[in-house]
Amino acid sequence: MLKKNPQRWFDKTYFKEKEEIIDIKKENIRNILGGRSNLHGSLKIEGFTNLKSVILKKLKLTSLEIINCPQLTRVDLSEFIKLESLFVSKCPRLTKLDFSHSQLYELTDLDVSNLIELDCSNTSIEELSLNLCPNIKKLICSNNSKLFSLDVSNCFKLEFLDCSLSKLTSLDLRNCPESIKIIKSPDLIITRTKDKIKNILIIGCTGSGKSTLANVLTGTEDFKESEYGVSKTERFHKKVFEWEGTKYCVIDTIGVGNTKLPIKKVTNRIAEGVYSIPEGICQVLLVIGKNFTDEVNTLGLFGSDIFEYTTIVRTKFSNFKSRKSCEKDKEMLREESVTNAKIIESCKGIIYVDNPPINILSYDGDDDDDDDDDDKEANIRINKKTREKSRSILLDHLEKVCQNEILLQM
Ligand SMILES: Nc1nc2c(ncn2[C@@H]2O[C@H](COP(=O)(O)OP(=O)(O)O)[C@@H](O)[C@H]2O)c(=O)[nH]1
Ligand SMILES: [Mg+2]
Repeated sequence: MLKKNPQRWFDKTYFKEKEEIIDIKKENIRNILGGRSNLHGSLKIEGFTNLKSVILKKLKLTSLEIINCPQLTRVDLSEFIKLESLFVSKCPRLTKLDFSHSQLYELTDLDVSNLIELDCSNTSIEELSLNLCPNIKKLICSNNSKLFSLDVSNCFKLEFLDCSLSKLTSLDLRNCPESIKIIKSPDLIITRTKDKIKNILIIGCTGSGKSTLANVLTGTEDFKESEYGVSKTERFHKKVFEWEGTKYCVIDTIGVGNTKLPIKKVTNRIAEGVYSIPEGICQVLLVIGKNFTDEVNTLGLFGSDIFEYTTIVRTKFSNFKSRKSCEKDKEMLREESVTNAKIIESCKGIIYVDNPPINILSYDGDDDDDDDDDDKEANIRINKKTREKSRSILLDHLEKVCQNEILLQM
């Protein structure tokens, strides 16, 4: 049973109102159950009202969630060998976390509002965002040879940072105190630019074309576009670009309706992106692929004043160059329901674009097919041109509407 479902064993063994300490080590599982037992798979520790301390050692869990434990002050995870993701949320008294020396691949959704100290050195983490931990003072993430992205944009109190021996090449410390003590490798470039940047947040459902839109706007291929309708964006990514003398920063987010993740996690990951720009957002681009009503619901994650700062972007609209087609579509959307009409009225308009794929694969049959390669080249050229047209429509619009900023709350 333990091999497959540690949760059932856990739920029978520990009581939500009673436990003050949960202490599970490989050795004591063996004592209870004998043999070579260990905990495999996922475990959720949720709603323990009196829990003060969690000590887990040498377990083979792949995913761990600790949620809504109001008294929890200590979490000690050591020598985990298979942990792929850790999720901590709604534990207001938890100020210190240490999971160094774990085979941890992903540290997602670290939403610990009062966290002051974090040690996640010597792990396998690739990307780390501390934006939902605004009170953090000390961060040790050294010896993480796979770490290529660190975001501390919302960490205004960070006093100490050790990020030596990582893959990081640049780090933005613009919102951290000037007096921060930092230990880093000599080739890591620190930036602190406080240039005026207009921030653009892209939201919408999975597969609507958000990452593609981010590529089109930035004129790059840095954002991962999904193939076969499977979303590749698991967290937020951002990039600064310049257009006609104005600096913009695009923030691409995970799609709502991602079937692999519960809504709470999706919301958290969007929030990580939103709080990575504490200066505020100039415009939200709500990407609408097919289903207007579903996609518009994404806006419900934010306060109602978001509408004034939102442009609806209808992607995959091949007739985007025909004003008549766009007007007709707008009319149809308005007529669909009174709510739709109201939303369209409150937003900064609907922009129609088409951003067809440019990562078209070659023919991989046995015989050399030159015609096929020529077709592919021609397609890519046409699609690139279509994207350029979309880009100029979008940027012309942004130039007009990006006048003020809003601080989004989630
Ligand atoms: N033809 C066309 N395909 C698009 C457009 N936008 C996105 N796609 C395709 O739709 C799929 C999902 O796009 P992606 O940007 O990864 O969606 P995301 O999940 O919202 O980030 C990919 O296969 C894209 O090539 C568009 O405007 N036109
Ligand atoms: Mg995406």
